[in-house]
Amino acid sequence: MKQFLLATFLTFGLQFAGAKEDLQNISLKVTDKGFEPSEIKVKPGTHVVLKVTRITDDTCATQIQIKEKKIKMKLDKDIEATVDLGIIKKGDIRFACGMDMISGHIVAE
Ligand SMILES: [Cu+2]
Repeated sequence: MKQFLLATFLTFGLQFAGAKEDLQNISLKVTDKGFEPSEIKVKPGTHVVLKVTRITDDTCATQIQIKEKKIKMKLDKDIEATVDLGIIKKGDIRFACGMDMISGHIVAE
């Protein structure tokens, strides 16, 4: 019983510590080459916020969508859009233009 209680406290304590999350703002640009950078590496458990600026009209990426997170946002030219992805679990998250052609991904490993 004592051990059970200790384990419970430990779990609680860890979750509490986890509330102090790692927040990472990542700048992304949409250029005539697509998303730059197109590959982003983060540590699993990181709270990722993308700051996306489209700097060209010569692109079809006037929107960004992240299907996995059910996010779709308009990208106005030269205006930074904030895309909050929340906590990223281990794995790969794809982001793409509104038509799912131009894309990039976030790798958490
Ligand atoms: Cu497109």
